[in-house]
Amino acid sequence: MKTLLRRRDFLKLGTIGVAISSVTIANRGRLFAQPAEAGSGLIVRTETPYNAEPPLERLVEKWLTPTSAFFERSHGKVPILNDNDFAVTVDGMVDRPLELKLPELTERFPVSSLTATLTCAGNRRTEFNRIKKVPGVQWESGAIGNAEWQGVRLSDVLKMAGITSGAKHIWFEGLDQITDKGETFPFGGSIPLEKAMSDTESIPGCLLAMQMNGKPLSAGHGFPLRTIVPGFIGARSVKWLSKITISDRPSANHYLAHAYKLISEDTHAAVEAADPIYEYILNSIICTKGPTPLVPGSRVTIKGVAISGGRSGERLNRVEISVDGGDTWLPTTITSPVRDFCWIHWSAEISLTAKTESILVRATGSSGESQPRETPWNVKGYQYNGWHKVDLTPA
Ligand SMILES: Nc1nc2c(c(=O)[nH]1)N[C@H]1C(S)=C(S)[C@@H](COP(=O)(O)O)O[C@H]1N2
Ligand SMILES: [Mo]
Repeated sequence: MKTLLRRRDFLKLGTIGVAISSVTIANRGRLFAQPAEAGSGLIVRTETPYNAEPPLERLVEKWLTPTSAFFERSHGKVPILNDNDFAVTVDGMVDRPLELKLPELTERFPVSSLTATLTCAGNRRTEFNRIKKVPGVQWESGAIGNAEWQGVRLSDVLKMAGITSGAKHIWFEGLDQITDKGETFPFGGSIPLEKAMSDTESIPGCLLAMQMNGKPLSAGHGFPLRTIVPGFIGARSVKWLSKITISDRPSANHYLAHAYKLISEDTHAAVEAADPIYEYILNSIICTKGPTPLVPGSRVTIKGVAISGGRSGERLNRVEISVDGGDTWLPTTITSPVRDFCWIHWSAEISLTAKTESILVRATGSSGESQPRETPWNVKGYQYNGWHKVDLTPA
């Protein structure tokens, strides 16, 4: 692994003013934010670390979720960073290790925008509790949001560093410090190189984002830099990003190597044998609260969101609702833009009868598979995507 850029290489890079020498100095002096301010409008699930989700109605107000209505999920305290001495390093299997200060990123690389839905793998976790209690942040269905992100393409940065042959995975590491079972370590993970380089003209394979919805990232969402990996679970979009390492294997960070895996029993062997979760799963959520009380004969408009699975090329085929417990299904109408790696908003008008007890939703993907009635239980409560239900309260 080359660690220092030789002077000759430095000159070859010309105006690309990058040198890796002060990694230990940059990004020092972190402060950590106090637990969230009250009155954010989000439902706080845990205060320290701060984990909060919006009431579901807020998800269907706008296709682009305002930052104030966007869930926050952090495993440790939120680091408060100074962008003046912030730098991100690129090392590992590269010809030229880099250290890039924040302004250098936008000076050296074209700026791209990406609209993408971010969702936590633990979204809807509470629904597993019906089968068997799961530990972890007790998310209902609001740990999802669709934002416009702005930054530079990871693939451009990797090309500048020059990836050496045999490289297969891109590791990310944040500047937070998580304490778990007596150990303190940063949040991190990795994505396959193939994903990192899978850019299309309009969609980066992975974005190094500085902005969310036209403003610098807030501290809670990763200021000053994070990755956005469209189609992948939120955990792969690493906040407070300070280190990118190119390797021939997946990251050994806890959040890639152990957490975020689908296991049915909590044993070391099961964790080792399971693959990390990368793509998020086909899903849909009803965001309108059930009309209370139920008025037979009345017509109501039901609204919600839906996402296809996050694998490239997966699309939504249809979103349907049921008012008879899933015996018959009615079509819904798409009321939003339809874009790769973004949720859609859907809506349906239904007539309530005295017999209507609940409303269900399910989506079907382009490969023909539909959401299941129930998702099989897993130890950590990830990727729940059973039919989402809203109960109506009889008059
Ligand atoms: N450094 C760091 N990055 C992180 C996390 C974290 O705890 N630390 N949480 C991850 C998880 S699990 C999710 S779902 C998303 C949430 O992003 P948001 O808080 O901007 O909504 O950030 C991811 N990136
Ligand atoms: Mo997450």
